[in-house]
Amino acid sequence: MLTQGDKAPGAIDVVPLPVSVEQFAGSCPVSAGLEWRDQGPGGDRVREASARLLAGWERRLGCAWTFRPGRPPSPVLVAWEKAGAAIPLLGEDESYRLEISAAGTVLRAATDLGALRGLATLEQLLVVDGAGAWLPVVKIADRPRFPWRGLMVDVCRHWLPPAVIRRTLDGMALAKFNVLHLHLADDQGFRFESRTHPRLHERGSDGHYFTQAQLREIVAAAAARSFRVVPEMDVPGHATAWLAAYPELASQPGAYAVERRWGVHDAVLDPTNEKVYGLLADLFAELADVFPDPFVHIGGDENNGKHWGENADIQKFMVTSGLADHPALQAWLNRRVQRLLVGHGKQMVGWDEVLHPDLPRDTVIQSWRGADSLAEAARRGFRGMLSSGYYLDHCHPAAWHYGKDPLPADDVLTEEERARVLGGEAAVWTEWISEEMFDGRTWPRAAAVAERLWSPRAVTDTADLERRLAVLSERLAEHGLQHEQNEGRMIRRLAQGDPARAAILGIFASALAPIANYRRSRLQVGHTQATQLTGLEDAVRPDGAGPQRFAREVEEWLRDGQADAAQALAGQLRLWRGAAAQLITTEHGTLAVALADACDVGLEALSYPDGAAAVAADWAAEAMDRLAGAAAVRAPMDIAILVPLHRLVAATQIGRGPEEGFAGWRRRVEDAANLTDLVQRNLPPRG
Ligand code: TNX
Repeated sequence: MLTQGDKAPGAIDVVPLPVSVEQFAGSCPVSAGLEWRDQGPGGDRVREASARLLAGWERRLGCAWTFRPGRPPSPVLVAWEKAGAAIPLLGEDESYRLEISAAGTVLRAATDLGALRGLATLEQLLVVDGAGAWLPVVKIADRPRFPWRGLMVDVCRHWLPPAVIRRTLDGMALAKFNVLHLHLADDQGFRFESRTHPRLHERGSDGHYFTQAQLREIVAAAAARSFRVVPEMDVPGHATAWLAAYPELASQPGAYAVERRWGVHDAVLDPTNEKVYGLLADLFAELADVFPDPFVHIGGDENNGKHWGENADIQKFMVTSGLADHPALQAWLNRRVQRLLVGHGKQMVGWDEVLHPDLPRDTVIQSWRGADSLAEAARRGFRGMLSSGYYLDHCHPAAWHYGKDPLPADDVLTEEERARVLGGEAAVWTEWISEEMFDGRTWPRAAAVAERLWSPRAVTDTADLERRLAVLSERLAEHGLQHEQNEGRMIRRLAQGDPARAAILGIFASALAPIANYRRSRLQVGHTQATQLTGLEDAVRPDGAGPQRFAREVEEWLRDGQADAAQALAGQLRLWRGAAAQLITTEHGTLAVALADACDVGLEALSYPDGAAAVAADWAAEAMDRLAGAAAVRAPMDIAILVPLHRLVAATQIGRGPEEGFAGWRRRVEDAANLTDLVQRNLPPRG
C-alpha cells in the first residue's frame, strides 16, 4: 500500500512552491526502464535537462533504481509548443502545467524554457519510501511572479574556479533561478581574461581569472538551463585591481597593487582621463563578444569621492562642466559608459548609487542599500530589482531573507510603476567566503530567495519553507553541491585527526551560527585576502539543522506539553552543555561559557511547570538577563538557540487562563519572550 507518510495532504516538497497544486489519492510508480518521450521543436535543452533529472533520481535511489516495482513504471511525456530563444531573454514564457496520474506524467509548456522549469518541479516530486519510488497524483499549474531571478556571485574577493560556478548552475536550476550575475572585477581581483589589455588580468588576478573560453562554456551551460548570464565590471570605484595594471588611470598618482584588505577604498578611476573610456570601449567589445545577454552591469557602488576631491584638475573639470558634486560627476561618467554600451546593443545595470535623473530610462537599478531605492527607481521611470535583504554572505537564516519582498503588500506604487520591478538577486559577496565555504554560505538559503521571487506573495509559511529547504538540500547534494559535506570536513580538519575532539566540536557547532551582517568585519578588523578562513566560524552554517530542530521541538513541547518532549529537549541541552564544558579552556572559551549558561537557563525553565509565575518571577528576569549576556558575547559566532530559549523562559511566566485555547496563550508567551531584536537581527555590534 502506498502512503503519503504523515505529510498533510497537499504538502509537497518542492522549492519554489508552485502557484497552484491540486493533489489526489493514488500514486504513479517510477523505476528504471521508465518510458520518457519529448515532443516539441528543438529539444536539445529539454533532453539534457531530462538526463540531469534522471541522473538525480538514479543517485537518489541508488541500487533501488533497478528494482522492478510491483507495477511497471508509468510513462512520462514532456511537450512544448515553441522553442525559446537559444540565448534566453528577459521575460520569456516560463510557465508550465504538470499532470501526474497513475497512468503517467504529462508536462506541457508553451516553450522549452517552461518545460525546463517543470522538470525542476518533477525532479523534486519523486517520493522514495518503503513502497519504492513514486510520484504523487497532482495537477500543477505554475509560472513565475518575477522575470528576473538572479544569483550574484563575487569571484573577486575570493577566487571561485569554473567548477564551483558549474555546480552552482545545477543548484540554480533546481531552485528556478534564471540569471547568473558574475561580479568579475573589484579592488581585490580582475578576473576576466582581456585580450586587448592582458595586463589587467595578468597584474590584477594573482593568476586566478576566467579565460574567455571558460566563460563561453559557462554561458553555454547557463543557456542550456535557460539562464541568462550578466557580467559586471565595477567602475569607477572598487577598481584598485585595474590600477595595478594601469596606474595612470587613477585619480591620484601612486604605486597601485591589488588590494588585500576589505572595505571601501579611495582608489578610483579618473573620469576626466580619455584613456579610461578607450580602455572601457575595448573591454566592452570583448565582454559583448563573450556574453550575449543584452545587459551589462557597471557596478557604480561605494565611490567615496576622496581622490576626486583631492585632484585639482578633476575639481576644475567639474566647475567648467557645471557638475555640482561627485554624484553629478559620477552620473556624467555613467552617461559616457552607457553610450559605449549602446554601441554594443547593451542596456546598463548598476547598483543603486547610479540612480540619477540624467541616465536613460532603460537603465536597471539594483537596490542594495534598502528597499526604498527600488520603489524610488520605479517611481522615476527606471526598472529595478531587489538585493537589499538578500545578501547571503550576511549569514541570516533563510526565513529572514524570505520576509523581504520586492513588492510588499503595502507598497504605494501604481500598476505602471510596479511593472518596472523586475525581481531581485540573492548576492554572495566573498570577503568572508573561501572556495570550500561557498556552497555552504549559498545553499540551501539561496532557494528561499528564489521562492520569494517565483511563488505568489501570499506564500509565506516559514516553517513549511524550512521543511522543504531541508529536503531540497538533499537534492542539491545529489547534484554535487558541497554545502553539507564541507562543514563536516572542515570541523574534522580542525580536530587534527582526533575523532573525539571532532565529535565535541561538531556538537558545539550544532548550537551556533556565524555572526550576522557586517559584524564580522568589525570584529576581525585586520583580516585580509591572505587570512585563512578555516576556523569553526567558517565551518558552521547560518541555518544549521541543530538550531532549527531545537526550535521546532520547543514549539511542539509548548503545544503538547508532553513529558517525553521535555526530556528530549533537556537531553539536547545537556549534550550541548557537556560539549561546551570541554571547550572552556580553548580559544572558544568565552562562547563555551555563554552556551553552557544558556543551556542551564533552558534546563531550569524546563523544570518549572507553565504558569509558575509566582515562584519563578525573579528567576525569569534574571534568566532573560543571562540570555542577553549570551547574545552579547564577543565571538565570531552567535548562539543560534536563543530564540527558543527565550520562549521557554517566557512560558514559565504565563499562566493559562481556564478557558484559554493554545493560540491565545502562545501569543502571550511570544509577547513576553521579547524577541523583536533577536528575530529582526538587531544584534549587538561586536568588536
Ligand atoms: C557592499 S553591495 C558592497 C560590496 C561588499 C558587500 C559585502 C555593494 C554594491 N557593495 O562591495 O562586498 O557590501 O556584503
